[in-house]
Amino acid sequence: MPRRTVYTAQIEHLQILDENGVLDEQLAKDTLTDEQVVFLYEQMIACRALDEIAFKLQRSGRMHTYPQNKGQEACALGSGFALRKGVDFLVPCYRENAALFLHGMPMRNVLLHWAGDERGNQIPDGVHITPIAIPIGTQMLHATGVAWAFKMRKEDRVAITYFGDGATSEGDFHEAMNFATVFNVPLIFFCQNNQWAISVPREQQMASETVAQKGLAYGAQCIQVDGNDLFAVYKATTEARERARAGGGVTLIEAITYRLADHTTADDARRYREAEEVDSWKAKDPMIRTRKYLERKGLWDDAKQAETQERADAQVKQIVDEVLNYPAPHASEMFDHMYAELPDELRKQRDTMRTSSLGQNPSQAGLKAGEAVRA
Ligand SMILES: Cc1ncc(C[n+]2csc(CCOP(=O)(O)OP(=O)(O)O)c2C)c(N)n1
Ligand SMILES: [Mg+2]
Repeated sequence: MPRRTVYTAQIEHLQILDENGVLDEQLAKDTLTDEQVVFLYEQMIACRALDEIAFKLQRSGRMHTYPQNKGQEACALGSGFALRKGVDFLVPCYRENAALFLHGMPMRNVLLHWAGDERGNQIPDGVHITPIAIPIGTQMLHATGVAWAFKMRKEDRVAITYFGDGATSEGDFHEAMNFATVFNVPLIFFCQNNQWAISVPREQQMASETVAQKGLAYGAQCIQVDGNDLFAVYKATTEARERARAGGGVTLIEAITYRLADHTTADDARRYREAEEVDSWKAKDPMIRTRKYLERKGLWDDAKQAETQERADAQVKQIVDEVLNYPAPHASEMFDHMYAELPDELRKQRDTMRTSSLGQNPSQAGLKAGEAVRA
C-alpha cells in the first residue's frame, strides 16, 4: 500500500454550563458543589472590582500600564481551583489574577507590580507562584523546569502555566511543549485564547484551526473548553491534574474566551475591533453566566449581589490605600533578592552606590577625582 494514513486526530470541545446558565447535569457530576460555585462567583466579583479600580488608577496617573482580566475570570478561577493550594505550582503570565489570589498571592502584590514596584514580585513563603511574566512565552519554559524538578524529586505535585493565543506563535511555546512531553513532566499548559494578541486577531496569528491541535504534534493530551464556563474549565483542569499525578504527563488546554477590555491601558481596541464583536462576547461574560446559574438554583439574588459587591469594593479600597501609601524602597534594595550572598563587585556597588565603570572614571558621575562618595 503506497499511501496510508499514519496519523489521525480530533479535538474535543467541552462545555458544561451554557450561555443561558443551563447546566449539563451529567457532565457536571463530580465537579463543583453549589457552595464552591458561590465562592468562585464571589471571587469573580472581587477580581473584577480590582480590575476596574486598577484601570481608574492608571487613568488618574497613579498606576503604570495595567492589563485588564475582564471577561477571562472563569479561566483563572476554574483552573486555579482545580489545583491544590500550597502543593501545586502556578507559572503565570499576566491575565489570570484570580488564580493567583486563590493560591495565596496578596492582591496588594499585583497592584504593586503594575505600579512599577518590584516588591510586588516578592512572593510570600509557601505561595507557589512565580512572578508575573511580561516577556511573552518565557514562563512556559520555566514551568517545564518546575515540573521536571517535581518529577526528578518524585514529588506528587503538578505545575500549570498560563499564556495567550499569541504566545503559541513563540518558539518558547514549542520548545517547552517538546521538552515537557519528551520528559513526560507533570505540567498543564493552559492557553487563554481570548481571540486577540493586542491588535492581531486569531485568524491572522495562526493558520491552525485550534490552538489545542498544536499540542498533538508533541504528543500531549489536548482539549478545547469553553473558557467562560467555570464547570468545563474546572473539569478539564482536574482531569489534567489527575493524569499528570498518575504519570500521564502533559495536557494542553485551550480555553475559548474573550478579552472584553483593551489589551492594556496603553491600548485603544476600538481602533481595530468591531463593536458588534465585542457586544456579542459581552453577552457571554462568565460573570453573567455564573450568576444566571446561581439565580436559577435560588442561590443568588439582587440583595446578595449588592452585599458582595459592597464587600469587594471595600476590600479593594483598603488594598489601594495600602499600595498608594506604601513606603518608598531604599535604592540599596535593588541588590536584594537575587543572590543569597552578594558577589564582591555588587556589594561594592551597593555600599558606594556606584558602578565600577563610574568608579574608574569619577567624572562620569559628575565627581572630581578623589571626591568622596556618599552611600
Ligand atoms: C517576547 C515578547 N514579544 C512581544 C511582546 C509585546 N507583547 C505584549 S502582549 C503581546 C500579545 C500577547 O498576546 P496573547 O499571547 O494572545 O496574550 P493576551 O495579551 O491576549 O492575553 C505582545 C506581542 C512581549 N511582551 N514579549
Ligand atoms: Mg490573546
